[in-house]
Amino acid sequence: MTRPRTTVVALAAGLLAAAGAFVVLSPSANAAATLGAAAAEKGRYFGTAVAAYKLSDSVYSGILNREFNSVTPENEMKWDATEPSQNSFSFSSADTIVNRAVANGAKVRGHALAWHSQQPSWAQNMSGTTLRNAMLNHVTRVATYYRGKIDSWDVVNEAFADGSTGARRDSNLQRTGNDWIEAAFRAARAADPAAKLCYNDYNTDGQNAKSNAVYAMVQDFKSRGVPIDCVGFQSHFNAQSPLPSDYQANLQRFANLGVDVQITELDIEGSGTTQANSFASVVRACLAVTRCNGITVWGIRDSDSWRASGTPLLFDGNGNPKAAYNSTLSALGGGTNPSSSPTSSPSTSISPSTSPSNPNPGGSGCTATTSVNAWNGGFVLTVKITAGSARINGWTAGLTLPSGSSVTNTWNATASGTSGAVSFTNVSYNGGVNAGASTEFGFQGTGSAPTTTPTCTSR
Ligand code: G2I
Repeated sequence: MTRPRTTVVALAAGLLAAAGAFVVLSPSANAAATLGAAAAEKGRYFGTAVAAYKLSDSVYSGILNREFNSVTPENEMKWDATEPSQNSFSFSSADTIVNRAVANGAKVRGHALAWHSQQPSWAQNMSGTTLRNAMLNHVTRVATYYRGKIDSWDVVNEAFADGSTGARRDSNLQRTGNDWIEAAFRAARAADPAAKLCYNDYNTDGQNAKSNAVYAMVQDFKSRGVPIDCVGFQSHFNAQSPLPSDYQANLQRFANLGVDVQITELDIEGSGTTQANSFASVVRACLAVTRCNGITVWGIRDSDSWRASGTPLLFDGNGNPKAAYNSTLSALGGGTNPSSSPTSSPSTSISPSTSPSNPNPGGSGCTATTSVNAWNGGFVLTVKITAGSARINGWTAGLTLPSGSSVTNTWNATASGTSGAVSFTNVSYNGGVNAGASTEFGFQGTGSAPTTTPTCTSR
């Protein structure tokens, strides 16, 4: 992300100085309990595809805010969504995702500027120079609109044919001339010089005729100075298309051409240990390739997937982390997942500086611990509520925000206010917690994060 941050930093520093409480959060103490934080410790991002219409679902957005530090709009940036009639642009759905990501300090992968699929009907009916110019105008206008906000663009998506030919995929775009791909990359570079420009495809995850053809194209682009910075490997795996044994080697040979590599749409059909092991293998491959920037899964919960029946994602339909989540976090070098291991201490909890022997002075029957993800000017605090030796039927966590800080967004709880002393009470579905079990809520804030342990009062 290359967005200028001077104003935000200066503002936050001013607020903190005025409050007389500049808290420095140690990355090692806070980093590894979520996918995004663990990936960040490895110099990488962990992202997900996001659907704008699901952001009002608090379970969905709660997991999104907690776990992921990169997003890819699943459909909202495609040609049919952004230019429904020629030269009339529609960015509102994509903006919802992008603005939220920018506010949260998350990266955005733009997907996708030029693709044979999901073209608006007016473009589907075009050909030749008219289509070429319309495509280049689209690339220019969309990349210009989002200039400075996109980490990486899928400039061209899925332009090669499956099978053994190594040929380009036949499409209306391909029929405008073989140079349509490099023309799209040049237009994207001119529109947003800071974004990384990627070629993205599927069935290119191992060495095969299709990936060899992409490899040859990238090699040719690099030799001729066509602007390309990265190759995206979608990595949609199932029994018919399993994780190839040469996955890491294939990523590495592309990296050796002088481009970054990214895992862009990961999902692996299956369940249990087999699925968990495959996710861990993908993570290990990315970590072993220096130029692998990060991993994006293609959705959050199984029910969010484009192939939901294959249960290919890291969270189940209720938003609970699966074995695949734990293996992914572990392969990233992350710690215990707080929400799946209620009896262990989260590695990221902040010790109270004042009363270490009495972490929850306000209540009995429950305790609260926190983990924080902070950046200049903002933070996300995840609070874990753990019931004591008896079941509880409701809970309220209380904490005082530092002066100048305020709550902007809460999930899985209702906040009593936005600044100063704020209490957070359970919502309808998470008040009941069995003895020794836990539930989580979280909130996003501006300013600096609270550093004291919240009180917990049960009902
Ligand atoms: O097919 C999986 C992915 C393969 N690589 C490129 C990705 O862009 C692609 O994503 C999927 C989305 O996950 C689906 O959500 O792309 C599909 C379209 O090619 C998306 O499906 C579309 C449906 O076809 C439309 O009927 C629907 O209106 O989703 C739209 C929005 O829900």
